[in-house]
Amino acid sequence: MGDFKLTTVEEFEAATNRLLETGAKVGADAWQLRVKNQTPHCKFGEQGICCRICSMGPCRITPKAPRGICGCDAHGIVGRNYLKFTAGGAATHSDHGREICHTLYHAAADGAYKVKDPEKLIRIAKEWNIETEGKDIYDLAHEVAETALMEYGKPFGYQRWLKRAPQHTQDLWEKAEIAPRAIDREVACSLHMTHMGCSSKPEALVRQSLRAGLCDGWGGSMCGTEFSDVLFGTPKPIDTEANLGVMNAENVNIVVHGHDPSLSEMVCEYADDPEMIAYAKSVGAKGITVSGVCCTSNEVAMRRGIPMAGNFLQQENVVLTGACEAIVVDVQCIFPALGPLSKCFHTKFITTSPIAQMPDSEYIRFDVGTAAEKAKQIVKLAIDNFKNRKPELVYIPDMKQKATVGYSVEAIVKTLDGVTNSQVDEMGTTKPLIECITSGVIRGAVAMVGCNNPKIRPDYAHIELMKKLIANDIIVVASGCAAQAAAKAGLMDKRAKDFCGAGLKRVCELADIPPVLHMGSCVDISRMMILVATLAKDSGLNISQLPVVGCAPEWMSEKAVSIGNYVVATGIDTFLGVDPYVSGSDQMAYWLTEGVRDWVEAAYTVETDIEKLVDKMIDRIEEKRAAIGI
Ligand code: XCC
Ligand code: SF4
Repeated sequence: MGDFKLTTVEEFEAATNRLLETGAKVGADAWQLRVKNQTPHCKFGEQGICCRICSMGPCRITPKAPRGICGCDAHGIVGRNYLKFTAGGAATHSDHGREICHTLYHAAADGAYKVKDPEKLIRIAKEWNIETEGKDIYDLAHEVAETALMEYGKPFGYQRWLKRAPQHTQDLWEKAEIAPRAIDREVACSLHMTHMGCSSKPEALVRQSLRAGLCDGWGGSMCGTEFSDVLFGTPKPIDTEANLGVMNAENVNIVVHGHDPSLSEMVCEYADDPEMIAYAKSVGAKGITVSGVCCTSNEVAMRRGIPMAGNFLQQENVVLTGACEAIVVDVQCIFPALGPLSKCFHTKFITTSPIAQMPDSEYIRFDVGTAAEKAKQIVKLAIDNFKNRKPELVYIPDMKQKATVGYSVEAIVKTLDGVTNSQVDEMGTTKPLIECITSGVIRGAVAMVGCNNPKIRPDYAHIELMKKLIANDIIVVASGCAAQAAAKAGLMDKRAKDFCGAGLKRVCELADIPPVLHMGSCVDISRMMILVATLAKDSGLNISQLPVVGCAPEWMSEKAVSIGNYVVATGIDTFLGVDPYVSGSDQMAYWLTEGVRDWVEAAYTVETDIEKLVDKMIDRIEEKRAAIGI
């Protein structure tokens, strides 16, 4: 216990540098090199003042040319770009959610996909007024899945999940006209608004950005999370490990990467098959190690304890180890670079989705009907590839940390019951957590989410912010690549309680939790929405009054902007470490950092100085405490 220490970013970087030497030997490209070729970035793009949505352009705003050919000014151009960015993210998360609904629709007692959490399915069916009595669980699954799929295109009404929000929040949404209608409608409407000659008024574009974000967080992403739980099980605390050292030089290494658990769950299933393990032994390996990258990794870590090889900017590193037999991807956040990079090694780069097809990959199309046989084919292909390894290129950095992951809302409620002696009903409540917060034992909570971005020293912001927050008795819930940064550093090891302030440390000891709780992948930020909604209801406060903020210090993707919009729209102040291409319009900056507060009681703060960012979050949490007199 005494010798527990966190892994530092310097140590991560030393390991990466060693791997880049291997890369140099085989003539591999790397993002570290490509960043050099791409910087300095285009100033117009950076400020969001370049428009190419019609063929009269592209138009760029300068002091000499303050308007595009159609007459659109910088504010309209920045605003449209921002809304398009959001729509891209909302579409992506929601389409992932839709895929999960389809998987659920095809679940069968004798099929590859089963219902692993029938209680949750029944709970959702009741919530949606679907008759459950006397129904076969698979009939119910089909009915619920079909109802969910209708949420994407229904002609009337708002998203069903909105009812989970406190009434006050629902009222705000209604009043601001941002309650999301059908998911596809919000995405299409956003693209309509940003078409040439439609909206160029920042206020209107920001309003739709919030609405499109909400159709993601309280629509498509929530479908993704909830029905993944129904299919693959609701996460419970489970031990795993993180960082490249989880790969095993003596084993066949399969790395799963992407977002949709439908693929990775099956790969994990077959990698565990005694027949496959025996086959791996027959080719000279000791066994099979499946590890993950990005959110697919979060999904299988939370449900199966599959180790996490790394996050977004570490994806090339897994190939650079020379010990990766196959990197199997589904959708999103996959570097096209993996194709050419794999060619420098023996690694098979296997794409599986019609949505994410890439050159220099082997395309094994994966679908619900053939999932089992395709997963088996992929595992076998990896095993067959073991013999092609070049031993002189194998180097796996000896670096990993233990992590306890799997904190779904259900798990958090259950776990924190142990902290106080308060009586809880059967379903459990968040009251023990509220008591910790009101008594000041915990000052508040930060939801730390998002990606890596070469504009920020990778993982540095995540780790430094989390360290300072927990030292100040602020509990952190994390998802996506931020969660993996925490796990790699050791912050999800229960022993990390020693880095907390006295109050949080005591809570960690009593509840037997790490100070940074892994809540899952990026679609699982919907879990965080359910958690704050429950906290608000249980405490009688509005969400915006809770001493809780969101933070994405290293974000990069369209999805992250969509997330930011729904987190803000839910009433949670959100702190960004990277500017979302809006610096070219003071009006857009005003709406995002101040104006929206009148509608949703929260707003963005953009702060690229990490030290200042953390202080601003702590100040905000303390302000919120003072405002409610705790
Ligand atoms: Fe992708 Fe989800 Fe970002 Fe990581 S955190 S880089 S979006 S994998 Ni979602
Ligand atoms: Fe230029 Fe207007 Fe066309 Fe945009 S919409 S490219 S600003 S003319």
